[in-house]
Amino acid sequence: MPDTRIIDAKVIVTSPGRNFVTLKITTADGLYGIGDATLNGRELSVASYLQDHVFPCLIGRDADRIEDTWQYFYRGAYWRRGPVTMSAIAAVDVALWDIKAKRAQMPLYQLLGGRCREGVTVYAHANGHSIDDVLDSVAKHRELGYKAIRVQAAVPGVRDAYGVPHGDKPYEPADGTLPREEAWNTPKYLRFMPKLMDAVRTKFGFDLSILHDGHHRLTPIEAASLGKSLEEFQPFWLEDLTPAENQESFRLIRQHTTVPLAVGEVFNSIFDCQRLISEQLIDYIRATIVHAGGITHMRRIASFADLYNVKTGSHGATDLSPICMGAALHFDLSIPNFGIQEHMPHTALTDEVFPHAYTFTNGLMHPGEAPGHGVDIDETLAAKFPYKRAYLPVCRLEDGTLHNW
Ligand code: CS2
Ligand code: MG
Repeated sequence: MPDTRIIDAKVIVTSPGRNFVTLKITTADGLYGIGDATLNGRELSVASYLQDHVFPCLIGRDADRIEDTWQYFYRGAYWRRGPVTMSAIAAVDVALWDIKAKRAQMPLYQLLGGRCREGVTVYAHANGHSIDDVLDSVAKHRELGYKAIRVQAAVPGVRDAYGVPHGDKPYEPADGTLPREEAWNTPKYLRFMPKLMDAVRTKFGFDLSILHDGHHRLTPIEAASLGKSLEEFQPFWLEDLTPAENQESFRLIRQHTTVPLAVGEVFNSIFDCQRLISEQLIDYIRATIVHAGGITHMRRIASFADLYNVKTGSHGATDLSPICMGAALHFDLSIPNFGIQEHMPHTALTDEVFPHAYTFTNGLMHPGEAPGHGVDIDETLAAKFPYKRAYLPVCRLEDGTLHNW
């Protein structure tokens, strides 16, 4: 019998262009597994939660007992849920699944029940400063093979629009030693969006799946109005139109539009979407491995969603490390109600720090056949890029109101 006791755990913080937090767990029989613990703009809180509060209880535990370990760190702690706690639990969970699959000498998706599909359909980002920029970017991504593309453009007359790159740099919302403040104008956005969607449909037709992210900037009734005005362009989904702390507010959007709704990249628990799912107020749940408790909890969310015809559409921005992407692809391949997966490719440098087995061909991604989740970390290279504090921007209306609570 292999000795599956956990004998070591460490946190690796690296910033090859942006911050990533990684947990590495080693077992007595010499295997190791890694999990992503990155929480954009709050990275060191998760590092401390792991080191100061999780590690003392983790060392000596049996790495094979994944479900029990999950329950221990969730139910065993007096304080439950929240992004810091759930990202830390996710990191432990993913590292343990990695170890178990390596011990079984299987790619993780085999351990999760095997493939439900040939590959994972992913969507790319087409961002631009103008409609023409976006059209160029959509054309480029179509040439690369993407069948689904998210479109975001700067709104004329609005100083900043989240989701659009600054200058010529690739889109990266977190920067600065203090948060950047953005000014927002909803009426201008609502008038502009049908023009953007119309231009994309006119140029590329209806065979392409088009997505759009509202980044929580609208009230529910504004969201309903946007949905109505975009219905004729048949978007694949509209994402995060309004914040979801009040899950009931999605009923108001639903009453007015048949446009498919997606939400959940900031969720960390099944309870964040219990009503959204059970009352069929959304079509896609966007919670993801790193922020929603790992593979163990995401499987529970997906199974629950399956009962109500809700599909998954996991967050996959570049502030989730390649480890999260690798783990997500195994999960996506193995569940019945997978919808779509976001794919924002990491920089070449990030890919060097996190060598991985996953690949992209012709609109589909595949996690690869390496044992475990197939993502590793080059610790020597990682050590060359120390942590750099960075914040996501703060959004105000033009009169200064902080409106998107
Ligand atoms: C976005 C993200 O990818 C998305 O859908 O909402 O880019 C988001 O800005 C970052 O992940 C924030 O951490
Ligand atoms: Mg989003």
